[in-house]
Amino acid sequence: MKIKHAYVNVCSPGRNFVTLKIETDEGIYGLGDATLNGRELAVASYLSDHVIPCLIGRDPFATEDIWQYLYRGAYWRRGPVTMSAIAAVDMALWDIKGKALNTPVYNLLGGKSREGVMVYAHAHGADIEEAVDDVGRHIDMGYLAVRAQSGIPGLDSTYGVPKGHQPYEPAERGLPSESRWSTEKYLRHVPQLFAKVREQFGDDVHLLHDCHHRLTPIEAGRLGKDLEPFHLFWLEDPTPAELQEGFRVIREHTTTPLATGEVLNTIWDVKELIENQWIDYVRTTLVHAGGFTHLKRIADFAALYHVRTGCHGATDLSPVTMAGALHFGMAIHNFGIQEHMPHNEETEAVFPHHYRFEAGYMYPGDAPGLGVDLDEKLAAKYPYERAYLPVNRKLDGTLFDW
Ligand code: GCO
Ligand code: MG
Repeated sequence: MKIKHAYVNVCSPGRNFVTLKIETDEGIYGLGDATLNGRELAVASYLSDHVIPCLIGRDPFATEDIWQYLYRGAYWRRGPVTMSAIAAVDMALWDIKGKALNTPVYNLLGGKSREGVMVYAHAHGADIEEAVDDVGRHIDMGYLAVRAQSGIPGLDSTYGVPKGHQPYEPAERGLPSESRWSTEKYLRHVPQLFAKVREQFGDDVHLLHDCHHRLTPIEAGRLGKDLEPFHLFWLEDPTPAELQEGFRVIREHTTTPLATGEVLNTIWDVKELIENQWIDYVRTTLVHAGGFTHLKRIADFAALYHVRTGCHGATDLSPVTMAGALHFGMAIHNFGIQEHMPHNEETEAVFPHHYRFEAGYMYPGDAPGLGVDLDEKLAAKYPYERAYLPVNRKLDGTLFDW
């Protein structure tokens, strides 16, 4: 079998998605997600202008060699644009492999290690009361694990909380919006939120929280310590993780489990975090960290150090990534949890898929390959629209991490 043709589809059914389609001379095709929120067209061009011409004529089963060709062979390596482009190719090739062998991708990754993939939902509210209600709503929907975020008194907006009652979707069309931030107000508020949630719902539900890279290591240590009585499943992205040894400081101060990695792209970006056991969950994902070929390497390395996976699964990761994440989560031994932020109806229609949610778990389905498709006719009705993530400043105007 040979790769005959490949092209990139960019569509925007409510938000932008970049999808790679690779076709073979035997009529089998595969799909890969290449969406990088707010920088979508850079990856689309990387693929169309630089990668696709090198793929034609290659054996689609040679996933390892093609991965190395695109990584080492480019000379320039790593970074979100490169790694998302490589991921899209890798996902599409595993999809083709599964279809050609008539088996779901999880079987190619080692087969089922569990019965279902536990997912966590997002609950949020403008204040503690609304957030607590929303946690309850998600428990009623069957979720066993819920991430809780709430608005902070004195701040107009904050990460994880929508304006109004629509689902949370951080990217906005047009140019970037700006929000304001106060670490002091945040640190005072979050323990009160979790005290209320535990008081209301008891100890069984797994609770998670995302700091979204906004604390220094010592501030994160304080928050982790303050949250210890509420036994979080994890505290996510407590501090920006480029400085991997920052997590040592947090670790020295708290037993709250730590998760990071959604903005990181390679095994090198998480190497010290893992080998020093500074984190408990690694959140690198298929689409931004080089696809199955590379994520499997990260997971296997993490397994040596008791670190489990917790792949990013926000709505800016397309249903192609969601499907892939479920095959991956089904198969690897050191799976931790999978994020689940349901896509809107338009997106579900553009990407028909076999995966499903039931009683706290998700299942990839048994269709050959990834079990997800792209309705290109429907996608064409939703052309690309420029959109950005917000930019964040401190109350005095200093540019800060969003
Ligand atoms: C999460 C993430 C997202 C990101 C988004 C950026 O944990 O789900 O932090 O909400 O902000 O994916 O594109
Ligand atoms: Mg996050």
